[in-house]
Amino acid sequence: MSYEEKEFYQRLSEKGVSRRDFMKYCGMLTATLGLSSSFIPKVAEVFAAPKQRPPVVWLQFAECTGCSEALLRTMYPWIDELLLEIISAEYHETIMAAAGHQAEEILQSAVKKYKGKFICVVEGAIATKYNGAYGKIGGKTFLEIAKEVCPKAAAVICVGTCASYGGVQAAAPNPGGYKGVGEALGIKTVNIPGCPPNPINFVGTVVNYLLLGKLPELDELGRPLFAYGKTIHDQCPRRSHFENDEFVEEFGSEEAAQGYCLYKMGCKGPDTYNNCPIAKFNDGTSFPIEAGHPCIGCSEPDFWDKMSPFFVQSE
Ligand code: FSX
Ligand code: SF4
Ligand code: F3S
Repeated sequence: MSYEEKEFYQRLSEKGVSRRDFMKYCGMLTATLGLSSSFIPKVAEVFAAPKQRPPVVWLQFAECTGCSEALLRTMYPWIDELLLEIISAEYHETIMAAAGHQAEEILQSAVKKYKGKFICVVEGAIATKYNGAYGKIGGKTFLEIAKEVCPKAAAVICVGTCASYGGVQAAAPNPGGYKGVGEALGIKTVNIPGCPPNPINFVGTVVNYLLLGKLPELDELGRPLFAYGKTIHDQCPRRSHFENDEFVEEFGSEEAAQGYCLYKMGCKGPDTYNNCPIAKFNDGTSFPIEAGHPCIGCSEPDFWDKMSPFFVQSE
């Protein structure tokens, strides 16, 4: 083990995180990425001895900050620090100390210094009607800021359904003409949708980039296939209840076993692509359907319009 790695594990243990917990997390991340378990030590190395720390400029437009909150708080309490060790966050409004003009200057200088090299992470949708007048920061519209920053990045990663496809801001009648970043700017983006998305899918995308030197393979909606390749329904534990003879026996009849499924309560799992049943939230504790709530399709484009009313069966 290198000196750097020893120091890393020392720092983790000072935070009360055992090496075992850390390896468990790396195992979960490796499985989420669809890599074989032989990659676990390599994934651990990305955190423990990073070879490069890509500069990241993190923009926030119209959103609820749930995506940053999800990423920084609800998983392992120490993931924020791990993340900040493998990336170099040059600008992030929620966690930076600077404010006002000072913050504006930091953004300008980071974009100039790392032109073509930084990863731009975006949370939130962009207003496009009336020259973007529905959303401004520091006197500039979201649209202006995004046009200035995003094309200079090596890659743009949209975190959350809002940045990916517009989210709640784009719900009808959408007076501000809100759109996701890719559509508003006419550029290709990596989309990690969900309201909020599972942090492991963002961390997985960054680790994939650092480990394999490239962004993960995407579907036609810009979503990494490792996370969004299957529907919720395809992976749902409640589905197994009506497809498994043992459960059918336990419930007394096929109909009773089917009653355990939330489809009749409006579950949109069959139309929603995401890995919630496998990755789960809060350190792998649970996900909406496991907690008894139908999936509302929060990671699909236009879900506020297409998937609502949430508690009524799809046609
Ligand atoms: Fe949207 Fe995220 Fe939902 Fe909120 O940044 S995906 S409203 S959880 O905060 O953008
Ligand atoms: Fe499918 Fe939803 Fe029923 Fe699960 S609860 S089996 S996702 S319809
Ligand atoms: Fe969202 Fe459905 Fe997962 S509501 S969190 S995609 S189970």
